[in-house]
Amino acid sequence: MSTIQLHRSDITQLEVDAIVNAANKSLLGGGGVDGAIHRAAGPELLNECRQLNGCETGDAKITKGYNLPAKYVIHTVGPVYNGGRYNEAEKLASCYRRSLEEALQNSVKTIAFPNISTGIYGYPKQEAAKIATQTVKDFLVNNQEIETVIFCVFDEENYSIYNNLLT
Ligand code: AR6
Repeated sequence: MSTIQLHRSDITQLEVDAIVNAANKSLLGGGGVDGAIHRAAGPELLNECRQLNGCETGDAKITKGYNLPAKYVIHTVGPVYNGGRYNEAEKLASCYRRSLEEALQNSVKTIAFPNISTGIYGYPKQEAAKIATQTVKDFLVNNQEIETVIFCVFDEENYSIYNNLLT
């Protein structure tokens, strides 16, 4: 059985096989968790990202983790929230699924997700958390090679939302 855990921490500190980055389409860095990951991984991460030719919203691409404790970074691009009528929910679910597919293809057993799109991209936290937890649970039913999925939350509000959804 795969397990789902909730951690409140800085995702760049986690000793897991892969951490997921809430990136933008350029994959060339930014603020929020993206900025923190690039700072902690070092400039080689940006060098590898330059080779990837960006990434579409809802898709995911994998790189090495360089100076991070994590072996890999899976970069995904969440939707900018624009009221909910622009397939934001489907695009956000796709971020979680595509990240888990990349994880599987690279024999990742432990993976940590930040709360994709709920910062600068403005996705309502409760709605985003429902999508995140349901999509991960559905994926794990048929993909138990992934042993542990961590939801890594950064703020008290998301901690309480995920705690309610996961227990
Ligand atoms: N560890 C874990 N979570 C974090 C960390 C951290 N070190 N830092 C922030 N968070 P955001 P988005 C949380 O804004 O909404 C970038 O500029 C944060 O509290 O990082 O998907 C990209 O380049 C929030 O809950 O990502 C894009 O342009 C969550 O991570 C844009 O921001 C996501 O917030 C993406 O926006």
